[in-house]
Amino acid sequence: MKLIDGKGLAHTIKEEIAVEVAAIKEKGGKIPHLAAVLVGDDPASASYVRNKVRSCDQCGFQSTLIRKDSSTTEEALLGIIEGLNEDPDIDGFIVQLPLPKHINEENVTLAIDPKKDVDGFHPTNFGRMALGLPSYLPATPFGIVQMLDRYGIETSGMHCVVVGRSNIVGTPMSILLSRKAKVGNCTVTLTHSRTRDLSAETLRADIVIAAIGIPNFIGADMVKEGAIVIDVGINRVDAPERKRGYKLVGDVDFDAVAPKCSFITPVPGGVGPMTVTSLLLNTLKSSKREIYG
Ligand code: L34
Repeated sequence: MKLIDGKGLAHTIKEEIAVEVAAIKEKGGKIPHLAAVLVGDDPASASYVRNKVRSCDQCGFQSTLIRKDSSTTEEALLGIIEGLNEDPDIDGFIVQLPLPKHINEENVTLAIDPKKDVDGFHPTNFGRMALGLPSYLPATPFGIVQMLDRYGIETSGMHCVVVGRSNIVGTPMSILLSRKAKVGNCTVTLTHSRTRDLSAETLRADIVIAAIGIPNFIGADMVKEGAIVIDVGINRVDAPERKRGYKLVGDVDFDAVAPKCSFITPVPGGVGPMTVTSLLLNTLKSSKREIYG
């Protein structure tokens, strides 16, 4: 079993980005500028956004954090988005999800200028991704693709089973892995809550992508010997013995599943840090006008 060290790989990629940003600065070019909008006080979201801002600092990016309380109206949020769309210094921005219930996430996603949509959530970017045109890839799937690439995992011809069909992970992941690309050429099965016999599906998988949001959901009896397991789940479960009172666990029962795997990602320190790094890569692409000219 080989552990895929997402945290270490994210660190390496951030060092590479920092070198490039330093060279841009040297030549008097535009320093990449990412803005993040955080509405409400969900502690997990606050922690992810903190990681994003800290990573910007590490890479020499400029960053702007806009925090609003949970009573913020949809109209006010759309006003903030409009301002960011029009601000020439902002290369890209994200609105951290989930949003408070009274705000319609679809309206928010649609309001973001696709050229600045470094999350890759806007239908324009999603559609371009699906067609294989240059686009901002959604951060988590992009991070997973980079992990497979940098670990030299040859995915061509493999059977990949994605568990979970969310707009931001499961669905785009299934599209990316089936595309004709260096990391791709998989035969993909997208499974979800209505899948009749989930274990029968996952047991056939050379690659399992677990993105369901249920702690320890994927057990050893669901994974075949030698499989590659990518755990996207980040669940906070009570742990009174810990200083914070909780611990992070994935959607995979790591201790039980790991001995059967050829490769597996841990939680924390797996997909999460790669998600953050992907966002930086997209922002760098935007500042260099790589996607939309
Ligand atoms: N708009 N909303 C928008 N864009 C995104 O790309 C996200 N996502 C998901 C939730 N909402 C979003 C994130 O940023 C998930 N996600 C995310 C980002 C970073 C980390 C986890 C999820 C992360 O840094 N995880 C660390 C531990 C973090 C902790 O200590 O709480 C890890 O090692 O897994």
